[in-house]
Amino acid sequence: MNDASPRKVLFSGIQPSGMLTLGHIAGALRNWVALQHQYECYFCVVDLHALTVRQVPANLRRWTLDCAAMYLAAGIEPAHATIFVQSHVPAHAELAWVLSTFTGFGEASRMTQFKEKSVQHADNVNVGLFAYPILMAADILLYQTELVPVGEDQKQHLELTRDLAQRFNNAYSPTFTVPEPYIPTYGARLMSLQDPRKKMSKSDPNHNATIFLVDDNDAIRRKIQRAVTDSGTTITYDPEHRPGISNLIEIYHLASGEPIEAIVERFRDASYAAFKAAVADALVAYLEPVRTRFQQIRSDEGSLAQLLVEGARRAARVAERTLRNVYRKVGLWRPQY
Ligand code: ATP
Ligand code: LTN
Repeated sequence: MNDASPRKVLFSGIQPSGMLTLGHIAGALRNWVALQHQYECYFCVVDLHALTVRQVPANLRRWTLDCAAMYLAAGIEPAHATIFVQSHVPAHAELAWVLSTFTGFGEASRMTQFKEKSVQHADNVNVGLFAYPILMAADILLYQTELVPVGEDQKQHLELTRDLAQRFNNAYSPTFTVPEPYIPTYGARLMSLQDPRKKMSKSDPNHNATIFLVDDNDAIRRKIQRAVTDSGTTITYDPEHRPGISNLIEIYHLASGEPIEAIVERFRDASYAAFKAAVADALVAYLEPVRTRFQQIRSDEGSLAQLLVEGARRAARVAERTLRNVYRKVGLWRPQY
């Protein structure tokens, strides 16, 4: 904080389209917490993104506050980071419009997430779903972000963000910082407990596939015990050939902090049942304090709302500066006042 040179900026976000999962801790929140003191951080609840899939309005409102509360429960310190809701800062939607005019139809069509979600939500393949990565680029570029900690699935969106930043900078003059993704070595893609070839997702209709951060201890134990494993008997880490057991090893690593090699060494000759029991114990111990903090934070909605109002104010000041600059460069006229 006392450093004379301004700190580099970190930005990330999660959609409030359901209750957060262990995947969010593994791919995102854990790294946000670890990096929050080194960077000037913006952590956004990306509610406009959530609209690309049909939402029940009351759920979306509730999950928006849940999501912000979970950022705090996971260890984000509001004294060090700006936490806010995307729709409270209009510059996000405004910059997304300008960036959409710099995005090729073909390049947007190549986004894997768009292709996957078009299949999952075949009854509602809307233009917003197509433009989703452009809004994400706007989120990131408004803050002159250097680092974006995300899970593996967001790598392609980060590439597009970098391309758009470079394209705009080359067409006009340096305007945007070109961001780098930060993807963890382990936990970048936690897999479904019921089908370890699929990503663990908050919107999986089979609740046994996903550990939710609000799950109680019994639910956590039950889901781990029922996790689908591979037809083998040894505990070895090989995500490609043994995705089920490797996923449990990653979960154990996440919960205990023990290195993957040490876990494999220690459990090499253990039975699957014994290993699962150890994973469940470690996970219960890891998630219980998060859940307790979440309940405390969530029970004081007034303070949470106040924090988000202040966050939006701080974010808007920075975002407006970039947006004005962009509007001026592309030739949008504005009177002097
Ligand atoms: P959904 O699972 O509902 O489709 P999503 O994963 O597409 O949601 P978000 O919930 O917004 O989208 O994810 C936010 C962040 O959490 C991203 O950085 C994403 O990579 C990360 N993340 C989500 N699920 C996992 C997972 N299973 N493993 C690792 N990281 C994850
Ligand atoms: N697309 C991301 C969520 C997201 C995001 C962002 C992540 C929206 N805007 C900006 C990092 C930075 C996802 O995981 N589905």
